[in-house]
Amino acid sequence: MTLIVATQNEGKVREFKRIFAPLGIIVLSSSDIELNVDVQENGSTFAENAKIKAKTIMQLCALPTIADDSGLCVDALDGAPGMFSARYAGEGATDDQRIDKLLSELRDVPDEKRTAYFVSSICCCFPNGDEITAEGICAGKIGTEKRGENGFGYDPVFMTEYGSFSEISAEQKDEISHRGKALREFYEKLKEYKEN
Ligand code: ITT
Repeated sequence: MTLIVATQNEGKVREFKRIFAPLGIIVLSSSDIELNVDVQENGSTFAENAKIKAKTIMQLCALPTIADDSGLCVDALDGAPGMFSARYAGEGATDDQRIDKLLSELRDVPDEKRTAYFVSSICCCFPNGDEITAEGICAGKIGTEKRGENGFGYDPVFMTEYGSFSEISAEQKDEISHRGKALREFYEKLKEYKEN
């Protein structure tokens, strides 16, 4: 099966490809098929935004299309940046600028209060109007400095019990990450959907 991934985030595309390839799902990103549409993410939940992205691109390409809306929720910041993780340091800011802002907001927060979690909300829209949704969460802590070279986004400061998301291997990240969990749940639902 081939799925279009409605995203402009190359880090997400790499993870979708990594997780889906062994399951026999071929992934093409919306950029691969030259559908670089700026989708208005004006929903009020991760799930609503995932659906807006998947549905918009599905209507343009008429192929099964999956989207991820995700974010980092920091307890000491009342869940921020949350749904606004991509825009936390303003439009066009770099990952480093977002991380610097986060570390600066948390500079006086002691280790035990630096708990956080990532959320990935997945929605797949089919041309016949059907939908499959899934969600994954990964709990951790925000470190006090960047560690490691792998991954994307907030990975260098998201600490798991094995090290930061940027220090652990791609396979280890997929095993425990919000996106890994959400995509495996999605795959189980997809199998059931295809059987019916
Ligand atoms: P698309 O909407 O085009 O998919 P985006 O980057 O704007 O790309 P989101 O609106 O879902 O995606 O924003 C999620 C942000 O949360 C993302 O830009 C990262 O900064 C962060 N994020 C999500 N998952 C992450 C992960 O696994 N590791 C590090 N940061 C992550």
